Order: sequence, then C-alpha cells, then structure tokens
Amino acid sequence: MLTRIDHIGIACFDLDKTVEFYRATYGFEVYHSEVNEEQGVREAMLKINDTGDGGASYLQLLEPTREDSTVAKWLAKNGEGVHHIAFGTADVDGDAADIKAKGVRVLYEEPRIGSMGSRITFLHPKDCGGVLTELVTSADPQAGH
Ligand code: CMX
Ligand code: CO
Repeated sequence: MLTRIDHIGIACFDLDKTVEFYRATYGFEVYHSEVNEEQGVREAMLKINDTGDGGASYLQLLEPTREDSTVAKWLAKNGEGVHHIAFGTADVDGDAADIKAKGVRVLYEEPRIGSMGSRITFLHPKDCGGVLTELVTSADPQAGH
C-alpha cells in the first residue's frame, strides 16, 4: 500500500546552487546527500515533514554525474524542473507487482538501491499520464526513511 509522498525529484544543473536556493528561500536544510553511480546522479535530500506511516517526505535535488544519465538527457530536453514523484510503501515488490498487473510498465525487474539505502523502482511516464513515478521502500521506515 502506498502511504505517503516520499519525495519529489527536481532536476538541476548545479546542485550546490539549488541547495542554496531552497535554504535561502524556504529554510530547508540538507538532511542527506550522496552520489548514486548506477542512477548517474549526485543528490541532496531535504526533509520537509514526517508522515503518519513512520516515514517522511523529502525534496530530492538531482544533478547528473554523466552525460548519458537519464537526468542529463531530461535536462538537455526540458531544462530544470520537476523530474519525478515518488510514493512510499512498506512493500515495493508487492506494490510494483500489483501495478504491473494493471498494465502499467514497471521499469526494473527487481527494485534497485536508491537514497539512503532504500529500494526503488519506476513506472513508465507514458503509462502514468506523463508523470515519471517512483515507488520507494525505506531502508528503515521507523528511523524516518
Ligand atoms: N517525466 C515525464 N516524461 C518523461 C520523463 C520524465 N521524467 N522522462 C522521459 N519522459 C518522456 C519523454 O518526454 C519522451 O516522450 P516523447 O516520446 O513524447 O517525447 C518519452 O518519455 C521517452 O523519453 P526519452 O527522452 O527517450 O527517455 P528514455 O525512454 O531513454 O528514458 C525513462 C525515459 C523514464 C525510461 C528513464 O528516464 C528512466 O529509466 N527513468 C528512471 C530512472 C531515473 O529517472 N533515475 C533518476 C532519478 C533517481 C532517483 O530518483 O533516485
Ligand atoms: Co527519486
């Protein structure tokens, strides 16, 4: 069951500059940052609020680490902006299977590793009304992500 908005993914050309915009404009601080080589991103997670399921909601700021990454391709085509949304669930495998059975393309056979050791998969934007949609199971939901 999907129980929260886990994060909104925002693509940017310059992560440090974008982090500073969110800090100076809204007062949001970086909760966690990492490089995910498989996804081809350098990212910062800004925690916005805790959620009723023991998890949390974040902004995920994404800067590409290589030209052939999905985010680099998307930025070249669209410029900076909202890249994807992510729903949180305690069971990414089960929810992905249920959604696949409804005819929506799930992009990965098996969930991969996302922010903070989470397990993630994606739904094809063309099957989701133009919205690239991620499903996330936190590494430790009771710890806030
Ligand atoms: N949102 C909405 N539509 C998108 C999109 C996005 N983020 N990315 C691509 N599309 C659309 C394109 O506009 C294009 O539509 P048209 O054919 O109408 O022009 C179509 O999908 C195909 O796009 P493409 O540029 O040819 O890109 P690809 O098919 O090579 O890749 C996708 C698209 C979704 C399969 C790829 O972006 C992907 O695998 N995404 C999942 C992984 C990811 O995004 N990782 C980064 C974030 C990591 C994280 O969140 O932790
Ligand atoms: Co994401």
